[in-house]
Amino acid sequence: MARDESLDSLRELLLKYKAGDFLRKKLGENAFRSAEPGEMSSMAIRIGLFGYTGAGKSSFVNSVAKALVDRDYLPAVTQTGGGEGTIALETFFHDYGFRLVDTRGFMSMESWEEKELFAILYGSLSDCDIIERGEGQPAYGPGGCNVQKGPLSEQVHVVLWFVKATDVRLDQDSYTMKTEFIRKHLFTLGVNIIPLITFSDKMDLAKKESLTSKAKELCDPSVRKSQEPYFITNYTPENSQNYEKSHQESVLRAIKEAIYQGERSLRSRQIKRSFKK
Ligand SMILES: Nc1nc2c(ncn2[C@@H]2O[C@H](COP(=O)(O)OP(=O)(O)OP(=O)(O)O)[C@@H](O)[C@H]2O)c(=O)[nH]1
Ligand SMILES: [Mg+2]
Repeated sequence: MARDESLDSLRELLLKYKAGDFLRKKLGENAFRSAEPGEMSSMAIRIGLFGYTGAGKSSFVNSVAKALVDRDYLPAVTQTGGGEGTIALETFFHDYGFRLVDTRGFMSMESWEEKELFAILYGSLSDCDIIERGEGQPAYGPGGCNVQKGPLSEQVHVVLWFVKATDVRLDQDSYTMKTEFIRKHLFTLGVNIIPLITFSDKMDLAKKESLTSKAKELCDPSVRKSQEPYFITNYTPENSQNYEKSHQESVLRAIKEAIYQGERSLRSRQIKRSFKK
């Protein structure tokens, strides 16, 4: 996807976007012929925001609101004072053809957190459900990735994987290992992962290259063909007086790419579903 579009044209495109537009333009009006009757008219591409706690997922929701509609009020609650921010599962942008599914960040990615992630992926955890975590107790039963699946319209279609540019854990092997299981499962499910590197305002430029390959590797071990990461500086209380246009463009480009990948996943899952019938 082109990475050089202007803020105005990205805004226009995303504000009038309807689920399926990108592939219909590319493949023709029948691109979603395996959809169930009426399915596409009520569809929105669901973009899951995943990553460690404090990586800037909720701030990204606010960045999208700012970049898309120049809204100063912050729809998502972000961390203050270093504590954990998001607790309930929340979806944003109900007026448009896509949704951002904000999740509670992973702490050290224990097994019950993986289960929670699958519940979100499969749409079996509803908006505003508290993502419970207590003393190592799995909140979503023993099934893990066998959780009950909701309809395709409620499942996550693509994942933005947040990596904080200054996260010291990135150099630890355990960081990659922890995400491996999830990555493999997303691959089987046909959900692409797009790496998104936040805190690019704080990034050590000398580390940009190694950070890029690390983020790509986290999302896809066959790094050569995997997705290039998006570098993001989020809209935060600190830069709210002067949130640069170039930052806003990067935010909307990442959304555009996520929508495109989400459409591809949705289409192939519809085709698979039609074969099962
Ligand atoms: N400098 C800078 N600060 C950021 C950026 N993104 C987020 N922050 C700050 O980092 C802190 C954590 O951001 P959140 O958006 O709450 O992180 P989160 O991933 O939603 O965290 P959880 O909900 O706990 O998983 C907040 O204080 C933000 O203001 C960024 O790109 N640059
Ligand atoms: Mg959050």
